[in-house]
Amino acid sequence: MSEGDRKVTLGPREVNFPSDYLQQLEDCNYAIDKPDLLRQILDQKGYLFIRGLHDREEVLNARRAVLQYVDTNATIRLLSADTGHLDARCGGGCIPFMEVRDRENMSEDSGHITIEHIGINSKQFTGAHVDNVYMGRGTQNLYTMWTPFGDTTVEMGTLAVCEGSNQLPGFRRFQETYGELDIEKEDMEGTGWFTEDPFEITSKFGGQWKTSDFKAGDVLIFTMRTVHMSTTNITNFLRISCDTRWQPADEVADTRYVGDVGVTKPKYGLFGKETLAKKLTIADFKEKWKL
Ligand SMILES: O=C(O)CCC(=O)C(=O)O
Ligand SMILES: [Fe+2]
Repeated sequence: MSEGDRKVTLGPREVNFPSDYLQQLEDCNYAIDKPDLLRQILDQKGYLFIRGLHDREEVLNARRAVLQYVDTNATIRLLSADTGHLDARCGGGCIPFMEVRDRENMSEDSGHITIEHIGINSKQFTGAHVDNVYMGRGTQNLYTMWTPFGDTTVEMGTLAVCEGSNQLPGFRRFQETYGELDIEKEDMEGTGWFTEDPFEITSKFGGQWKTSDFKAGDVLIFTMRTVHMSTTNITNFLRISCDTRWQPADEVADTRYVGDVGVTKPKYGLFGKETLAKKLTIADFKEKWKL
């Protein structure tokens, strides 16, 4: 693959994009009217990258609404609520993370949906994980749709997937151990991420990291067993995104996330980064699994 000189950061690692370290995602719009083919791509690659699934203007309106909310309600400092430009004095420690969760029931057909808007400011990223460790108490046919609110470059913190990690033989032990973990049941503290280092995944198990610049309306859909993380936001712009989760309505749902769940305190992920590791951590489990 030809290497450009565009430098981006995947977790803590500076890499050229695109390069063999981080390749360009291929979209599956050519298969949009062929559900069987879409299913086949999802099973094989672990994701579907769809350009322009949502209406661009609707997504941009949602972005403006979140920025207005941040500007008036959050302690984060925005230089401009139009652009999401962060105040230069707003360093990593100022407000490391913002998350708003709304949960609503959707139609009978679609099962349930969880929405979270996540803003990551400068030098923040999400580490490598599978979603099964957080929400694995229902069907395995649960899919996450990641939607960035606005045009989002790789430098702003886009979602990166490790292609094939959901099914490649090299990931079997990883999936049988870490992939089966229920971090809440184990009463673990911390992020729940397997690692912050993308290349710990590829060097131990295989797969290929991929991401893309996203336009408002583009989405990335992936399975409960697809290893994913984010690139680091190295800009001064807030990255806002939304995860919606979908499953067949007649399959078992993880009751922690459906119906009237009340107000929950965010934990794990970036929120778990700051917690003191008094309980079991991923390092203890990795030692046990010899991974
Ligand atoms: O937006 C991010 O940085 C992480 C999102 C994620 O892990 C997910 O959508 O499951
Ligand atoms: Fe995730």
